[in-house]
Amino acid sequence: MDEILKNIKEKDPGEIEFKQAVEEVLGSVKPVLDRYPEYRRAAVLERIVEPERVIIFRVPWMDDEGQVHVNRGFRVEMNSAIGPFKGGLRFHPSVKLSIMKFLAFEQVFKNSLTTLGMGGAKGGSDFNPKGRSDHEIMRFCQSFMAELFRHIGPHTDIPAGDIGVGTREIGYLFGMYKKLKNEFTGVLTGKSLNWGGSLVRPEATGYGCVYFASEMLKTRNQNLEGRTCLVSGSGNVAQYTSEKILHLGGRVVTLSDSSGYVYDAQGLDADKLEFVKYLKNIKRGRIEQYAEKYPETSYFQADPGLDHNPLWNHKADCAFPCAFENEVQQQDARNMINNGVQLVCEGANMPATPEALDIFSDSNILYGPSKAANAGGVAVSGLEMAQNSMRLNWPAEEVNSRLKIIMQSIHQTCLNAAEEYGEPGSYVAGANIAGFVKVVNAMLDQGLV
Ligand code: NDP
Ligand code: 2IT
Repeated sequence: MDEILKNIKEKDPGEIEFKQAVEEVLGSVKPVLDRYPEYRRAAVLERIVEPERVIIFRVPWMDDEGQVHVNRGFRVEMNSAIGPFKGGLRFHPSVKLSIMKFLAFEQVFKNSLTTLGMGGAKGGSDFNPKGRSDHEIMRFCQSFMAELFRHIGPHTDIPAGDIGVGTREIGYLFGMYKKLKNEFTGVLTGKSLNWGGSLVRPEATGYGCVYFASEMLKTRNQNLEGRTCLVSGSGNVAQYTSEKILHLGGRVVTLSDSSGYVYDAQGLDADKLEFVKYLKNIKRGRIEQYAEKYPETSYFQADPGLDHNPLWNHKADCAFPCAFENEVQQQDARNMINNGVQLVCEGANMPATPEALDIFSDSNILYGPSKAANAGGVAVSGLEMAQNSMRLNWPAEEVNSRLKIIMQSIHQTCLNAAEEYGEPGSYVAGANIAGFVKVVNAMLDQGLV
């Protein structure tokens, strides 16, 4: 394992996030390799950290003033042992190969946990959608798809949304794919309802995350009723995490974006949440405007010079990081525990730094790692693919109840694997081991390919 990490460091020295994700998974799977020496003989670790294919391409586009811009497009097809490549697209200026590889790597194990047959991939671009008009977004999406279309397909690779890619972008991407391929297939998920989307897909990541949290609390005979919750982010995942917490009687006191966060001591209610959805999804405004509309709340501007985010330093019972990788640092983890947080459940991908993760692991809190806790989004993407294949649509109750069953099953699978391999109660070990075993067994079955 040391050899593999050394290799990554030497071959791809800048890939810090990818190495972080690999190190975290490898940290859990040693007992599996000790039990099954055939895994070592088949060099499964060496194979699983190497993407099956990486596509990097030029994305030229023209803004509304006639100025030409060039961005970089990516698709990392990490592993297709248990199904076609599947994973989101991210449009954000921080996008680079290391970020794409870490997200694709995490996706492999997450998808494996969903109980559905989906391999792992991720893609996106360093394009910054902030402040861009609808026409600019459309032209960018069309140019992006003008290259991506030749690499994807409903049985090959099925992208979806992630940061900066929602229903609007999926629409423009799908339109271009359909034109180029002359076929109407379920090649993307997160589509609009009236042309192939699934009910409950927009809600799925957030709802699933809260279902997972509820399962964790159940092991201690607790629930979310009356619990004070810190939520970060204010995009898709944060909105529906908050919504489900409210349904279950919890109190959400924070939301954020990259500029800062709001603290609302009275807590969000259905009307305030509607305002957040309108503000973020339609007006594309800033979370600061929440504090302007509700003057009894406070707004705190982000300070990149700090070693912690004050959002995590309020008295609370539960914390749901739903914004960005490495948003919870060592000091944040300490602050949470000192403030009484009993449960951390990750809606974002890899939001905890390794140092923060160590603190959570050494404590007695319930800690739900992202690859298990936020798998509800891709799980319902899998259900969207199933509905597309059958050319029918399930009602919301059916999709929601399948989502709940999948989250309960992921929770139980994590606990069982953790117990079996001598780490009882560790959702980190359980998620890594269970996700890993299913994929490597498929790799062994399929030979050296
Ligand atoms: P959105 O684009 O809808 O929202 C992202 C949110 O995070 C925005 O509020 C954004 O604020 C905020 N944000 C971005 N960067 C930072 C930062 N540096 N500090 C604080 N806040 C920040 O994306 P999603 O809600 O879809 O994604 C959020 C997380 O959930 C990501 O980690 C994503 O990978 C993960 N995820 C998403 C799934 C999905 O189905 N969408 C599924 C599973 C995981 P701003 O407007 O300022 O950029
Ligand atoms: O990180 C993720 O799981 C997603 N962005 C969703 C991927 C998907 O294919 O629905």
